[in-house]
Amino acid sequence: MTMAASSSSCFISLLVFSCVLLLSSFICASATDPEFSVPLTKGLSWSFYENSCPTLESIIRKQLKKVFKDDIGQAAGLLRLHFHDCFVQGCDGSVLLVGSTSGPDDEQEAIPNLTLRKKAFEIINDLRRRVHKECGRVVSCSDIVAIAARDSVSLSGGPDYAVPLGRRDGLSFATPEVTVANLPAPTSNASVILASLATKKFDETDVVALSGGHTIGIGHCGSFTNRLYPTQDPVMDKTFAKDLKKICPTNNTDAFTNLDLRSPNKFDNKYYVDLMNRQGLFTSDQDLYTFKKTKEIVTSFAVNESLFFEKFVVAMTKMGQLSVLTGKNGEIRANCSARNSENEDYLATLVEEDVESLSEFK
Ligand code: HEM
Ligand SMILES: *[C@@H]1O[C@H](CO)[C@@H](O)[C@H](O)[C@H]1NC(C)=O
Ligand SMILES: *[C@@H]1O[C@H](CO)[C@@H](O)[C@H](O)[C@H]1NC(C)=O
Ligand SMILES: *[C@@H]1O[C@H](CO)[C@@H](O)[C@H](O)[C@H]1NC(C)=O
Ligand SMILES: *[C@@H]1O[C@H](CO)[C@@H](O)[C@H](O)[C@H]1NC(C)=O
Ligand SMILES: CC(=O)N[C@H]1CO[C@H](CO)[C@@H](O)[C@@H]1O
Repeated sequence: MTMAASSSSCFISLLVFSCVLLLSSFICASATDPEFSVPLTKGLSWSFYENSCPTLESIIRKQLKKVFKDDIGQAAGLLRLHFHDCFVQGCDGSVLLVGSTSGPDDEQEAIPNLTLRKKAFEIINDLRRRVHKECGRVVSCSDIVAIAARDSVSLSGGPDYAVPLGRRDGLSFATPEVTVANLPAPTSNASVILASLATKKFDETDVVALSGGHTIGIGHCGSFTNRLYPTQDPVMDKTFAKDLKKICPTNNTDAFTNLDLRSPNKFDNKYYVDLMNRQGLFTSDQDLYTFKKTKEIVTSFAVNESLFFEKFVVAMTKMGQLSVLTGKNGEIRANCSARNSENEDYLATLVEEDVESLSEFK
């Protein structure tokens, strides 16, 4: 990103509060600091639903406050859902689609998705119902996922930030092969993770910041027993390893534990403090502190939470724009789990809408 580019395009410094206040205006052509700003993909906008659904974000936040009051763990589920959606075939809601045939044929049935929380899908469909009831079928499921991820971060104590909107929902399924190829494995070392995310234009700072998503939520034994059996990862803190072995006595135990030892439900910078104490859960986490190129970044986030929040927002904003569908591409799903073409209820409502619009002309 160059200075010249920033003067000709609409870059927004997410961290400059004044710009957030200007969201409803069109005066976002000048970014104060290009280093902290992310270019906006054509077709997305900071005020996309301003007229068509002005209450969108307040409906979602109000409902999620209630959901998290009962179970804060759902925040982690929703954050991870957005990550999976965006990494596989772009933020197009394809992660939400339920296969129409039996057998593994979609993103949900690929191995990394087996640990996505079922409740997260229900929450998204419930939010979609509330939003469409208020505004009509104008808001995409992929936008709802992006807003829900942001609210999960901020309602867990993390940064609050504006989300560019206007994504459309995809028409095609992602196969399990595509899903596996796009989601890095927790058993990978830092060079593999960096190379994998570099294909999506994430640099080292982005990778370390995005991994900070693991400041909330859980991991199942299968995601980290590679570090316990047959030989214990020498990098892992001895007491931490002993505790993990109690939780996962064999390499195929189906239990789980918190990703962030120090503050498992709070979105803060303690994940990086864990890494500095050799208490990161996955190889992909801990190796960020072993690997020379990322060690310094981990340390800088561990000592400065505002810096982590800043970089996290930048990286999330990039992630939220990966291969999005906009304009006339894709569709606005009437049911987040199914494409409109295979949704009988949707076809029924189309008829109702036609009747309503006809009656307006009587
Ligand atoms: C960098 C590569 C990444 C790898 C290898 C990775 C891997 C994983 C794995 C294996 C789990 C646990 C699954 C289980 O055993 O239950 C997990 C959980 C989680 N991941 Fe990641 N992840 C990565 C990046 C991200 C990103 C970018 C985010 C979001 C910004 C994220 C957010 C989460 C959250 C919130 C959970 C907890 C989910 C829950 O509690 O339901 N991860 N991740
Ligand atoms: C990381 O993992 C890859 C693949 O297993 C391996 O080829 C590479 O040598 C490893 N890098 C380091 C620094 O350990
Ligand atoms: C892990 O468990 C499987 C059985 O589920 C076994 O075949 C395998 O040898 C074990 N691997 C290690 C590294 O202990
Ligand atoms: C922490 O990071 C913020 C945001 O980049 C920066 O403004 C601040 O000066 C840093 N604080 C310290 C003590 O370095
Ligand atoms: C939404 O689609 C899914 C998958 O086809 C289906 O199982 C579900 O019943 C649909 N929900 C509604 C409310 O139509
Ligand atoms: C959370 C979720 O929907 N998981 C799905 C993953 O795939 C399995 C196997 O097909 C489904 O049964 C789960 O519903």
